[in-house]
Amino acid sequence: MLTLDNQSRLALTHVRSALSRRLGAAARGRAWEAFAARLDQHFPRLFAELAGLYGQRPDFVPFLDELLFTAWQGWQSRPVDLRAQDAQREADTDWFQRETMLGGVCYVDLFCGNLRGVIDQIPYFQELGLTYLHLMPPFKCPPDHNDGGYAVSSYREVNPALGTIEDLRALAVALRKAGISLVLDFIFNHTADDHEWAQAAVKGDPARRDFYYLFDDRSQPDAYEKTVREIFPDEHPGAFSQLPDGRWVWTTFHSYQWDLNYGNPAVFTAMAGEMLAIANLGADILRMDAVAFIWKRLGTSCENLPEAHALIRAFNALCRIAAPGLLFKSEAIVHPDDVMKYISPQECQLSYNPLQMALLWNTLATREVNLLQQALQERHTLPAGTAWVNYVRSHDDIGWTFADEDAIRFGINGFDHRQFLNRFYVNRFPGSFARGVPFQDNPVTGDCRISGTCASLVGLEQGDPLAVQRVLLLHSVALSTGGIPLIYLGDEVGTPNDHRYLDDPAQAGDSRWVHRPRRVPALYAQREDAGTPAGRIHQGLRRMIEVRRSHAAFAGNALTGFGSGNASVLGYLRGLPDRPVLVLANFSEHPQHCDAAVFSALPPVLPDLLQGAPHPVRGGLTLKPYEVLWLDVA
Ligand code: OTU
Repeated sequence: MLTLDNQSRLALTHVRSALSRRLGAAARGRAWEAFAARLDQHFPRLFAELAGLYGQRPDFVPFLDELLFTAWQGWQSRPVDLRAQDAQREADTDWFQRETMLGGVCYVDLFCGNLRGVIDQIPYFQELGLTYLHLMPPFKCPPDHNDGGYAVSSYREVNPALGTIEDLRALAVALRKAGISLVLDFIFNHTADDHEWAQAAVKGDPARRDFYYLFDDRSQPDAYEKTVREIFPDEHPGAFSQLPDGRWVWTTFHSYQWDLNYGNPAVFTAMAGEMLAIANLGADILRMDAVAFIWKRLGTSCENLPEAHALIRAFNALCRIAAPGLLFKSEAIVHPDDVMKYISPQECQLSYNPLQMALLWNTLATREVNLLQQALQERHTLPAGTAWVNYVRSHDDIGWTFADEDAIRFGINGFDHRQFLNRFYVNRFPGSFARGVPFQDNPVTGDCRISGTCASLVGLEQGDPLAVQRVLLLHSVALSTGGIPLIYLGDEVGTPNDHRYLDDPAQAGDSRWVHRPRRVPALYAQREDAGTPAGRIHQGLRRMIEVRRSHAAFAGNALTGFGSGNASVLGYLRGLPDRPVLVLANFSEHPQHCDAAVFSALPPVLPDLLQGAPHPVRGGLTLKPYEVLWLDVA
């Protein structure tokens, strides 16, 4: 038996010479040399992952040949400016860890009209301080039922309602000039049912049929459904949908989103080609959609399987060869232990932090920081070379993804507590200020998630005078705990829920549309006016963003918990030990006192970076309702 190393060396020799033969004269010159050097460096990693997935197949070597040809095509067609940026990024691997990094996310049509309109918004993005812009998927998709772009009909074409592929390329260039990185989705778990692969599969093309999980009868679907959970039970029960011809197809999400079969190596190669095409449009970061679901095995939950990680690491290794500046952001909205497993320089360098997001909302409801403080102290540390993307709201629902085993340490029963949170956020709990809408309410399992904009969930919609402070409080944590804070655009001016989705039959069944409102120009017009909620939110956020970007303590991810001694006051230290910032945040609507003893090791007076006021702490410190302090421990 050859060792993996030896196999890998032999395979590399073979692949390299097969590729040179295939390319002929093209396998010369600077572009080729750069490619070949990176191939030599990263092939062992790529090989190890793929050998684990497909190594037993007789067609493994031809598969590698085809894959590396695809990689070469990607590199060869990579624009010169992106190659230059690759070199910069390879020399400056910390670029996304800076205190200046700030993300925004929006729908092209809802926020800007179309792709050209995004260019028009660049001055606003700069005013806000964005260095990262995630555009919700702008690719070609079915006209009505498209899951907000998450059902892709072609990865090579743009939704005509938004513009052309050239517009997208021009936008990427304009953003880069403005110092804003472009984030695009790589929706690689599924395609739309009208994608040409899916269409060919239905018509019986044997090569394409194996791109999906198609079954003639219910025997396999029934076997799988014994162990998989339902993701969008409102839309269809279980994980499969029936075709008009009677067959069944795997559809984790909507029935028009067909899961790709990565058991078939041709799917990996095809999707690698699509991935590199998206990278070459000028994306700096790919948001890896629905990572948890990309590998299935009978008898398991078909979520977070080891093979899913191997697949992503293989895509990652391929990028090091063909688009080396590109980063991956993991979108795993799962148990916190599982979220963590996607994060490493070899897998996803970035990850959403769904635990922090969910616990921000939890803390706002309970006024007790216990779970959030615990998460910061025990689940915040990341491997070197990786970062969290911290956020308050997104285009998706809020799912209560905290670990039951964490909660029980405070005597909190996970199931019961989620029931409480759902009632609280849909305003079915006494004293609730929230105006959320249930999402995928499942009476069978008791599961439910929450839709609603930040403003509507914090009480702005019902005119609660404390709502603005709640918006600022939540964002202050996302802005100060490290990594890349991400603003769901619209929230920075307090955009309320928009119930008009109920009038559109294609959207009415999906309450997430309630928090995907159109840009409201009137609110943006008020953003300098401190007499309005929009203005107070905007100015408060701008202040935090400014302070953050001028203080090195906010770079990176290092965080130490700080016991405030008060159940409603969150506390943590950011930055290096010689000059940290102490963050204190009061999650209750009442003044909260922290005792003198808590501050005994600190200087007697601490200046607050946000308000500029000095705070004497020798006698303890009282925070006002929902007050946030960023104290300079110089
Ligand atoms: C993602 O979310 C996207 O963010 C959604 O907008 C899409 O509808 C979906 O994929 C399909 O493309 O279930 O409620 O555990 O929770 O991937 C959102 C991860 C989702 C899933 C997540 C999915």
